Amino acid sequence: MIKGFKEGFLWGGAIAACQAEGGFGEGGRGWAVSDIAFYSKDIDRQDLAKHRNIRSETIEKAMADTGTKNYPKRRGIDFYHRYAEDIALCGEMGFKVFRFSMAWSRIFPTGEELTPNEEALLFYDKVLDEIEKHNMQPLVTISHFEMPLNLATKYNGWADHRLVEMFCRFANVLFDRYGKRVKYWISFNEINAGRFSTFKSTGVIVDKSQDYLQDRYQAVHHQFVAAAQITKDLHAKHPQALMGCMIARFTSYPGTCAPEDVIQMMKDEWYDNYFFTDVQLRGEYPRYMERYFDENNIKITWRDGEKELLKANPADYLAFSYYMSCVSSAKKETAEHTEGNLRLSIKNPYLEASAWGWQIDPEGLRYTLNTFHERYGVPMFIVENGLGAEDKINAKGEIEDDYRIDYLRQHIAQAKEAVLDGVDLIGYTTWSSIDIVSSGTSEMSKRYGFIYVDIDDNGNGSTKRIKKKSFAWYKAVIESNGEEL
Ligand code: BGP
Repeated sequence: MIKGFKEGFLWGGAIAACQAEGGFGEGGRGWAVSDIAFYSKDIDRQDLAKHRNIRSETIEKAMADTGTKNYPKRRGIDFYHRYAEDIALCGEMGFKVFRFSMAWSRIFPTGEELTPNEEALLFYDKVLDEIEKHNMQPLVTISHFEMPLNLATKYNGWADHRLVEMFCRFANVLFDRYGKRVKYWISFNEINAGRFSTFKSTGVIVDKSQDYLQDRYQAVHHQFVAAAQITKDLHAKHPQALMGCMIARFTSYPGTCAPEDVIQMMKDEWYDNYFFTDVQLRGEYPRYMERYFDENNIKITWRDGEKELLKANPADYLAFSYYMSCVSSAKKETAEHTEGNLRLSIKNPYLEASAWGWQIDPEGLRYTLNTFHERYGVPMFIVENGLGAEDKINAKGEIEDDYRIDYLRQHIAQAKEAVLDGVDLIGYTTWSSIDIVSSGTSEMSKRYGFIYVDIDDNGNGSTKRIKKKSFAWYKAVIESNGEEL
């Protein structure tokens, strides 16, 4: 009889290099696509579309400014220098696992080098030392929204098949150096971001493409091929290691019980989610997607051996981020919309939303886990879940983030329900363990961590780390293996 989370369940938290490290230009790091993400107070939170599709002029303008002031992802939270302290705090919470990414642009500054930058590898040696010192397992994301900028400007990103080889070289350097120390890997963070936030995920630039939609899917295709190749390489080198595929799950409900809304929900689930997991777990393109490509005049170029490669090398486990749920409507043009992770969604009148408009839906997590389980039956790992909120320090110098505790408590409770339903869940890492720069808006004030970092949107502040109320709460959750919420 299953009573709750299994023994050895991997509790922890996550960060990403391009939002945490800083160290811009230090240690030989090259320009990354994340370095051009601009922060301005004037950005309309409801209209981020222009930041999801990037043109050359935006890149040129960003590169002309070599400071960090307007480009917060260049400075992060200075994890590059403060990793030991930050990791120790996670250790203090009792994390079993620490999810982070290794920056491609740090290890291969232009992406084209044949040998890696040793200084960067020494940095990740030390990061792993600290993780091990505090009895955590590392969970390494190989590509998390920070590919070398040169690969975007010179090759139009992943639209060019040569990126497959360059990426595989990078991944194999990681396997050779760290393969004995890292069991859990993720190939691409939220690989379905290519469909919504094309530039940060694939480096494809609007005006460099003759057909942007075509290039977007060709880029995703090349990422699938690269993921299959490195899964094969990892297994050959380190049979004990596991490669996860990862998507941002946009679980969707029909707007009404009208059959046309249900059909729209089915399509949204296919195009936004299942296409990406079907290819990586079943090893082939689903027929519904081939139909979509035919109807939209998209022609994917396949190279020799790719079909067999995909078929023979599915991912070992399914990782996903879950923040919110969405609504599908056949009349989506006229429906009222709200912001969401990587994309807009239609409003759900039954749900509350975060201050950024992301619709909070704990029960949707149980449903999500079960729908995935029914479809694939593979082990799953929730690698991102959390609440972005504007935390305030009170007169006593404390941060009482009860709203975050509430959000996480409800989601963990629903994850437990799914475990009782029979899903195979191996771990849960919150987004994020410590406050970092926002991926979508480059703000610091959209905070997710258990640890407050005293830096504001403009990069001012003491950089001091302060434990929030949720810190002690999460520690107790881990200690009780999710029983004490
Ligand atoms: C996911 C990303 C993360 C992260 C998170 C929260 O899409 O994988 O990098 O930042 O979303 O998003 P945001 O920071 O935009 O609130």
